Amino acid sequence: MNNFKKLSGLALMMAMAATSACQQNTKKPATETGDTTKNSKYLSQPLISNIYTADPSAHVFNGKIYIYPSHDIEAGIKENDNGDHFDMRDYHILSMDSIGGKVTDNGVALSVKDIPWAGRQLWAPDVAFKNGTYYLYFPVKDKNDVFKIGVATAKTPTGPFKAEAKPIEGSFSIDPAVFTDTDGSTYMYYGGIWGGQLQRWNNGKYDANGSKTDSGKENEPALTAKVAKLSKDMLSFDGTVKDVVILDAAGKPLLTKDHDRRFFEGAWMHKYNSKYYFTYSTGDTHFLASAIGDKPYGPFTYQGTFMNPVEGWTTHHSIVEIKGKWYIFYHDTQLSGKTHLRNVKVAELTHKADGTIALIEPMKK
Ligand code: FUB
Repeated sequence: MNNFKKLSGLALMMAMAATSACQQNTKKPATETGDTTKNSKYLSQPLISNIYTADPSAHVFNGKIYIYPSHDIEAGIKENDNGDHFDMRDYHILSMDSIGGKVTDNGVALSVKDIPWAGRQLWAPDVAFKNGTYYLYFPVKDKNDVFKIGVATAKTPTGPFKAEAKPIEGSFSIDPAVFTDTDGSTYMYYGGIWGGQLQRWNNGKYDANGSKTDSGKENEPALTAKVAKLSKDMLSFDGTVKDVVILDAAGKPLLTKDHDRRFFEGAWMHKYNSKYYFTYSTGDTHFLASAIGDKPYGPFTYQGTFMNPVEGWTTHHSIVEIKGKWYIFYHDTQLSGKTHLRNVKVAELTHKADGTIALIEPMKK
């Protein structure tokens, strides 16, 4: 956790005030409370401050913006490379009519206690709408402490969601991101190394004693995200799970030792000018990076980083088009100054004339 940046004294005092507001869980949107935590060194301000939120997956349904974040809590667990300190127990869905408008916390949409197969740690979710139903995809550890991906359904975008009895067959690891292509096919991109356990899976088998990190095979192709097509009923994988292949400009796969560029977690897919943009976090080096391909399955060619490190260890995002403009939803730790108590934000994102994404600097210089 070497990149955790300390807040200045003033910012720390403001963060402490905000922390106690969060702990009171007053359920009032920051836009209504005259939030006192605004700090001009940040590109954007937290969207809400009544609860801690992270990993925002944003979508537009019926003209309204919905954000599906993780709900961070103080569980009192010491920070480690497994991510045990991220011990989240439910999801709250946020909504707003427009960027900059009032943000509503719609309350509990799904609890870990209502997922029959779940053990602990509800991590970054995503959602899709099809067949008149909203499908919420979520990673959670099962009762053997192995991350799997589950699905829950609702008739409205804010739920409450009802979980299926079992995880998606063949699923593992974390951070599902669900993308529906213009032909109606839906794909799930997922996976995360270290605490996300991807390095412990080999040929469909989980090794509970496997490595805690991706170190050891530095000159081999890096572990990468997975992609699976979803079945028509959206409840299972249709066909085999494939690797998301990320190649460098010379057509060679990124290597494990290439920590500035290789996939770590937090996959997202968006389509722009008929190209497929696979974007992700580099984890321990804290960048957001992009790779572009011609098909949803890839291969994808690495393009570079497009967002510099945020305050806090993790970086996780989504990209969505809203009324003809593109936005990135992301998180940092402005309100708490603590790695595991994050707050979601939004900023504009630009595709440059050459198709690459313009660099986003989350802290003002
Ligand atoms: O929120 C828990 C984990 O932290 C997510 O699954 C990762 O993407 C990272 O943001």
